[in-house]
Amino acid sequence: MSTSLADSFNERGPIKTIGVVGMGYVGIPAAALFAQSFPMVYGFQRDSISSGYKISLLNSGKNPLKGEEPGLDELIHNVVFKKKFECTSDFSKISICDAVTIAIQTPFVNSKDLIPDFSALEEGIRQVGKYLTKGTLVVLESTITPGTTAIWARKILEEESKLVAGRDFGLAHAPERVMVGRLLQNIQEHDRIVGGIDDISTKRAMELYGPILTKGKLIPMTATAAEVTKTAENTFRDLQIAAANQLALYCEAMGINFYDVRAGIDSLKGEGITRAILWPGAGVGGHCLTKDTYHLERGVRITEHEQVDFPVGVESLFVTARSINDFMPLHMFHLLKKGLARIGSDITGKKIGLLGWSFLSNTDDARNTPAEPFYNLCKEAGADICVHDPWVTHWPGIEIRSDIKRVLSDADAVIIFTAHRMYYDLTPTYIRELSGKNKFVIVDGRNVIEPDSFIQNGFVYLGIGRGDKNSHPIVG
Ligand code: SAJ
Repeated sequence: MSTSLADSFNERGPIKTIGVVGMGYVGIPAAALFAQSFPMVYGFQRDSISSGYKISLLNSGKNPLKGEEPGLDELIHNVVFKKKFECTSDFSKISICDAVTIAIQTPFVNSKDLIPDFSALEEGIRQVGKYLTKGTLVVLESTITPGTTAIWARKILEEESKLVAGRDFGLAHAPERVMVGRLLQNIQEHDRIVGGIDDISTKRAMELYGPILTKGKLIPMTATAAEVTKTAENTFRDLQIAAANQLALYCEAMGINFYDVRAGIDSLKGEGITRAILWPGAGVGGHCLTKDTYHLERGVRITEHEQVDFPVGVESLFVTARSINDFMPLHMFHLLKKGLARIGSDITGKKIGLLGWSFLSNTDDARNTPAEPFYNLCKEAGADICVHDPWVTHWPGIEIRSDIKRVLSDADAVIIFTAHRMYYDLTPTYIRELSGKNKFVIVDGRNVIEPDSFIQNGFVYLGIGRGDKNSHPIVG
């Protein structure tokens, strides 16, 4: 009867069979890469109405993920053909796995209260616990609130398995850092944070992830430090964007060009000097930056060893950054109203062409898009708003058009929300012909167009950060 985790792992021997729970854009490439380096991998997928189809698709050697993922189709085909990977809804096979990774999303229950929905992740963890055997390593890969692995997940696994974490089984967090479009490359080349609830779990997690890294290095730490690393790396990006947004708002108010200032700041180089100034914009979307700050803030509360020493009455810098980024769609609305007022119009009844629905240029990913709050503001103000996006085809309750001519015809104003490649080719003549209007407003949320070419053609132009242009004289 092994009395220590090291003994449990030694009795189990080296990792040979791996289980990956959650056949999504994180689990599938991970399972395929594990299958390339280890004898056998089982991909566990609930046979649900929405995702059950992936089981047969994967077992026929096909990739269920949409979009271009270099190398993934071939890799899946190869490992399935070599019978080193099998997808199954039979979770009892967890019992023969030496290591099990869990990559199940934790979306918000709703965007208002910012509480993550852990229900799917909990179900996955319970299934693992139910079939967990001694000497297995369990690794959480989803982005989770700091403290989740060592407290919440540990409790569930011990309850379900009647085993003891840190003695009978190992437990770690190894956060995913993948971007759609470069899943395999990210897993292999990004450094991999591996954080165990104890040193033996961390060491075992390094044995699991080491073989699938090419350029990436292993970075060991504790499980909670790993959770903080993942949430904080996105919190810091959100903070950098908020700093650029606030400076852009200042530049608009001061009548100067943010992009001149940005170039100036960026020119400060030299030993030990960093000024990672990012770009202002119409807002921050996606499923990473919009939620990871709140995971971090919540994590402080549930893992607090002692009261945080922080200035009294001062809001968290990180939450303030979120508020600034979430303000940007309202700022775009203010710019639109300012522009319409300059042509003697009010927004009620005006036709607005909204260009760009996805949260990231040249993708169809529209999760938490900042265009939606702007759209709602325009609707509430009585505008007739039409949405164009060359990538996004559907959105609940909103018609997304792929024909930009339909969106611009008869329009009074056009708003650029996403820097899709095709918008850089927009010309004043093209827009004026389609709109048929003499007076026209254009608001640029992503620094896509060249202001003077539109201003010289009689447009009212406003752009984020363009304090030098936003009150230009109207030509003609
Ligand atoms: N954005 C700005 N200004 C910027 C950069 C981004 O307004 O200077 C906006 C974008 O328009 C978008 C949002 O922020 O609406 C998020 O953009 P993002 O480039 O951060 O893309 P994400 O949300 O997909 O972030 C992912 C994260 N990767 C992982 O979680 C593995 C993040 O950690 C990466 O830093 C980021 O990709 C990246 O650098 O590509």
